[in-house]
Amino acid sequence: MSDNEEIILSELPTEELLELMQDDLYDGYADEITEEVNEALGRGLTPYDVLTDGLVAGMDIVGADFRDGILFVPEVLMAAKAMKAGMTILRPLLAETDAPKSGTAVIGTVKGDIHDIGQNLVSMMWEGAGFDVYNIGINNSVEDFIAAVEKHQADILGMSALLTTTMPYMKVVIDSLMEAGIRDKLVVLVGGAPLSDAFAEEIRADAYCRDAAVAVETAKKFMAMRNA
Ligand code: B1M
Repeated sequence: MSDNEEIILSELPTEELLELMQDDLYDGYADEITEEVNEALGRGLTPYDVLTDGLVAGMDIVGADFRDGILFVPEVLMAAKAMKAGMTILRPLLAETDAPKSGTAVIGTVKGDIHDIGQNLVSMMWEGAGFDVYNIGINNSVEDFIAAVEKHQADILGMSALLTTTMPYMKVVIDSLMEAGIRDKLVVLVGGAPLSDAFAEEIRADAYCRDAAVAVETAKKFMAMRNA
């Protein structure tokens, strides 16, 4: 909010603080987001609630307006930058865990796709659930995925795609894992807004994860089945 100077954060009711966070994320105000995330945490909100009710809720509004032609790429990039400023604070808190190591995961966004906010969240939440996570970033080819899985001896491969044009590449990766004889050694989990359970089944992934919380539950479930 441009007239933030006049707003005293500590005096705002929590609901309004979260609304302000959504507005400032929309406007791409990274510094304000940093202050507001700290204020919300100082009030005892959990990192997960700050993430979902503040940052992700703001990004949902950005997504709708981007789709409807109200926002354009430069504005969305500013919003993404503000989101990352908030996530920088939340990351160590979400990843804080005393849990014994649950397994090793590699995660990345597929070739042709540069959306990384969602997969970064999954990565953080997996770390928080006790997984060793190797986040290989965006625009990954089959070779990138296979090299990372082999190097880190991963139990789980997570793939993210946000575009209808890049999601078919997940099948290319899974087919290549089969050809290389390593598909069955891995749990393959996929996610991203345009995917579905039916798509995951069709490409022979183990499961589709609707959001980061589901990605944690699903990864734990498959590791428990493996270890049983
Ligand atoms: Co993009 N973009 N974008 N974009 N962008 C979408 C995806 C879009 C739906 C917007 C829209 O039209 N409403 C649309 C896709 C339409 C389609 O394919 N049908 C779109 C488009 C068209 C494009 C471009 C083509 C625009 C252009 O250039 N004309 C272009 C493509 C670039 C490319 O990748 N080659 C583009 C570019 C960009 C920016 C660079 C500007 C920026 C990305 C910045 C970045 O990521 N660093 C951007 C953004 C920010 C978005 C929206 C607005 C937000 C995405 C996001 O970060 N959401 C998005 C609209 C939307 O999704 N509402 C949009 C917040 C994030 C927390 O959610 O990523 O869904 P999400 O992740 C969730 C779950 O999906 C799940 O868990 C996460 C956390 O809960 N999940 C996983 C995700 N990955 C997972 C992996 C797992 C498990 C769960 O593994 C196990």
